Amino acid sequence: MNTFSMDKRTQKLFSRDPEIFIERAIKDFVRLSPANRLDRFENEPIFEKPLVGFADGDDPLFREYKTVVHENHFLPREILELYLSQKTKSEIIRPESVSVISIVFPVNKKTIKTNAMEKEGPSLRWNHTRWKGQEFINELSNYLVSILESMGHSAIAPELSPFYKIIALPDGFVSNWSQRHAAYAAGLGTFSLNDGFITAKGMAMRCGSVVTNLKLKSSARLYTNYLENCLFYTTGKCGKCIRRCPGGAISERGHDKIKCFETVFEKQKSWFEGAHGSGFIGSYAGCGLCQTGVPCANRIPEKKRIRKETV
Ligand code: B12
Ligand code: SF4
Ligand code: SF4
Repeated sequence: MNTFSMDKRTQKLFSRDPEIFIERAIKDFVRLSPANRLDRFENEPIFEKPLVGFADGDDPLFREYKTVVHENHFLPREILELYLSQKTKSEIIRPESVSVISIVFPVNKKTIKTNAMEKEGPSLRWNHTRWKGQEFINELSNYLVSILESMGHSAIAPELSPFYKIIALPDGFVSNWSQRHAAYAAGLGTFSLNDGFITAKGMAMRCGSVVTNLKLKSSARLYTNYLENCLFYTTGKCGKCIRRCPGGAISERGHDKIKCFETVFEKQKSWFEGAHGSGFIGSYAGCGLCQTGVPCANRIPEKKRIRKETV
């Protein structure tokens, strides 16, 4: 595990501008870490330059997630307090402030292209990105926690904590810490017709987050609603992801999580049995066809402007 040691100069930089310091530390880690590499593909980077956003953990939006996601979805303050009271074995510890650091990891463009060519299941590069990429995100999250702790703050990566759970519901699954909802609060993008999260670097990405008691300036949310980056909702057109889905899980009504689940976990089993080449890793292939070969794959799709005729 990578840990962080802090000299006086670094400490000064951190105290002067923690947001810039944290963003730089994350970007350097993504650029330099050997874990961000596709060893099967000439050691090319798994992820490109990340996007980093900050949210106030006491933002009322997080309380809305108790309805929008699930009643057991943690408030950032709840999970941090739970962690602190278990760590110190005391009853209640109330941090003065709570912040959320959210990170978006855009998939390497070459990987996006290989997956865009697929019609039934993921490319080998996409599959390696799913699994090696998540290992890398876990490593980075632990590294970020170690930076914050070495500066005397408390921090927790919710998805790596013992409190994290995925809850099965009749119509799908929810977790008690949704990375995309954290990213939405931190101004990094919006949801879409297929549920995928569209950021300035597109939808072909994975994301992670850390909660801390360090006070950080919140990033601006430059959108007015939670679906604003999706063309289907803004123009009534597009729907390209509907045709991309090999499991019929996307329609004009949205994303059917059960059908998606069945496609990812059942239909695409043959990817492991060598039917589409050898070398697939992990416990499922990874799909993501709806995130590639679509106008929102690596950017916010542009709404076509009506050209004004010059008189
Ligand atoms: C459970 C889960 C699944 C389930 C269910 C997916 C789902 N939509 O919830 C299944 C197995 C089907 C699945 C499939 C996939 N997943 Co998945 N999954 C998760 C997991 C573990 C939890 C998701 C969760 O809790 N969702 C909560 C529910 C409520 O979210 P939702 O339904 O999408 O949200 C809707 C509502 O909130 C609604 N809404 C209504 N009112 C309001 C109001 C406001 C203010 C807001 C903000 C929203 C809102 O808008 C949203 C969209 O409709 C996360 C990891 C994590 N901890 O976050 C990864 C995650 C969501 N998965 C991811 C990926 C990549 C995939 C797959 C491509 C497979 C793969 N390669 O791993 C497919 C893609 C499916 C898709 N089109 O989204 C990525 C998402 C990346 C992205 N670009 O969006 C995540 C974040 C993992 C990661 N660390 O990056 N996944
Ligand atoms: S492909 Fe089109 S409809 Fe589907 S999520 Fe992207 S912008 Fe929205
Ligand atoms: S991940 Fe695959 S099965 Fe699920 S909605 Fe996207 S294209 Fe369909």
